[in-house]
Amino acid sequence: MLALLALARTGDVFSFEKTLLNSKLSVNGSTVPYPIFSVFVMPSKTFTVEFAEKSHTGSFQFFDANGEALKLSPNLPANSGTVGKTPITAPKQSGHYVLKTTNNQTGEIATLNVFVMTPLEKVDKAGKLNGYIIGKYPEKPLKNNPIYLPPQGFVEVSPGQTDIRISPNFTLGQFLSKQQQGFPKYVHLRAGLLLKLENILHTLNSEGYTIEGLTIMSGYRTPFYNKAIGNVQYSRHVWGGAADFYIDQSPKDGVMDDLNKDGVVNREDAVWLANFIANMSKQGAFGSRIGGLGVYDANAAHGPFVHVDVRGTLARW
Ligand SMILES: [Ca+2]
Ligand SMILES: [Ca+2]
Repeated sequence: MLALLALARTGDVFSFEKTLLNSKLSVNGSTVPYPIFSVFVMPSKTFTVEFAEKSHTGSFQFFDANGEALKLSPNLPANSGTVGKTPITAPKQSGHYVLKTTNNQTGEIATLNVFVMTPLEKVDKAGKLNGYIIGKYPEKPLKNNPIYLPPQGFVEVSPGQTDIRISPNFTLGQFLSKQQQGFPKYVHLRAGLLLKLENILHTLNSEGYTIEGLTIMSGYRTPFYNKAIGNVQYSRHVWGGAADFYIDQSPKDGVMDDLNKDGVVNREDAVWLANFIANMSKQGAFGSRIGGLGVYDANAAHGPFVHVDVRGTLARW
């Protein structure tokens, strides 16, 4: 039944999944052209799912992570219904659920992973959540910008959940904070970051570059880990809105490929990738998901890479 979820994989890069919906969804107001995507929501809070084509009609149904249809319960106000009529209420219990939509006009089924987050209030005074070190978010948002308020909650991740595809070409495990700690781990992610990364990957492929996937070097960082590596306090990684990545498939050796084909792997390959992304940005590809774009040279610990984020204002370094 949940065929898409069954396509588990190993390693960080898998073959490029290019399938797009014939009829896009609109999830929390963002256009989602992918047959698999994710929603991050607080317990019992609502989110919206509509067909982008307003004349289209269809239905939704909730499933548990094993593919069993959720039974109607006090924890779930509606386990099925009509897409677009009313906001959908998330289950009361934190965890991973699957919501499937069926489009009556096209027959298409789209799968949304619904991650009901564990509330921030569960982080104890020592900065730990169920033993996992989160650390402390700054009390004052940077320049009073609400995107720097502490996140409302975190997605709990068990060992078996790292391979969940949260969008066609990315898995939950790729975005975990790199701190050396056991499970359960916790992560915070912004859906807009996934939309931006998928857009970059799809555009690379549609422009003739056969790129299987993006290797995420750093996605979410807990405030604890971010501080431990000596990074600035207000890094967008800490809010799940940034990714450092490179392309590594030929040769697959753990470092950036020679993207500009000059025979060496160095900062210029990150520049090539950043320029590609900057051109997309200039053409308006990212909408409200514009943000930072940084180029990093290799050092003793890593090869060259780029940083992107979805802070909502342009920044380039
Ligand atoms: Ca490589
Ligand atoms: Ca090169």
